[in-house]
Amino acid sequence: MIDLYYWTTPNGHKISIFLEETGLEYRIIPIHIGRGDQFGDAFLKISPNNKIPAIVDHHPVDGGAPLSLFESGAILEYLAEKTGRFLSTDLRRRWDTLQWLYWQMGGFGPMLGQNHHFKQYAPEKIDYAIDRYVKESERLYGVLDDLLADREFMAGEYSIADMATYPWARGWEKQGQDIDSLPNVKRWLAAIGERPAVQRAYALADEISQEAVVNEDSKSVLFGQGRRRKA
Ligand SMILES: N[C@@H](CCC(=O)N[C@@H](CS)C(=O)NCC(=O)O)C(=O)O
Repeated sequence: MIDLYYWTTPNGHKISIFLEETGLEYRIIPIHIGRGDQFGDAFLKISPNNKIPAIVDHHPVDGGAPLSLFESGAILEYLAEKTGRFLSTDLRRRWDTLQWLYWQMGGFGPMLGQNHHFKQYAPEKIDYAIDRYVKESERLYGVLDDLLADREFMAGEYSIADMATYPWARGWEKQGQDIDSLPNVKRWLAAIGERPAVQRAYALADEISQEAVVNEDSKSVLFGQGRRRKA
């Protein structure tokens, strides 16, 4: 049994998609990040960075004590290794998959996160910041489109790299991107969006909450956190 500490955000969806794809037994423990659940002591023991997603695997393959993990890239890699799914054992394909997974973790996700912040949520519209992140997003989407020109999925076969990237890329419209100039991304988004496991993951999100994660009440919880000091 896997406990998935989750909220209805792109980083949360990465893991619910993987779990739905593989049929691993799991249960969701909602962490309502707009209300501050991520600062609870029990959650911080699992995820000291106060962010979802996190997991606890009650039956790790070494037969030892329950294993907890935070950071969606590490979780995807761990679950792929545990199940032998969506991360090839072939040396070249494996590292091709991982380099694109890390590209998502270190670039695509964080830059789109800043795009969301300055374009949609910041109390002041700062043209320089909006322009910087919309342009950087455009550059990254271009890299993805070029990658997908001669591959069906990011590493050839559907993999954890696609599962990490899709939940962010489906927000292209709000991110100020022109999907018609990205025909390969458009085709790839449609193909992943049709997968039953992906549809189940998003249906599950709707069951948990249909509330916008960032709203006027949650902004003061999510933004401007500064350093948290232990009580
Ligand atoms: N690099 C982390 C990022 C996780 C992350 O940013 N999670 C957000 C939701 S998408 C969160 O939990 N925010 C709560 C907070 O910042 O207090 C990962 O990929 O797991």
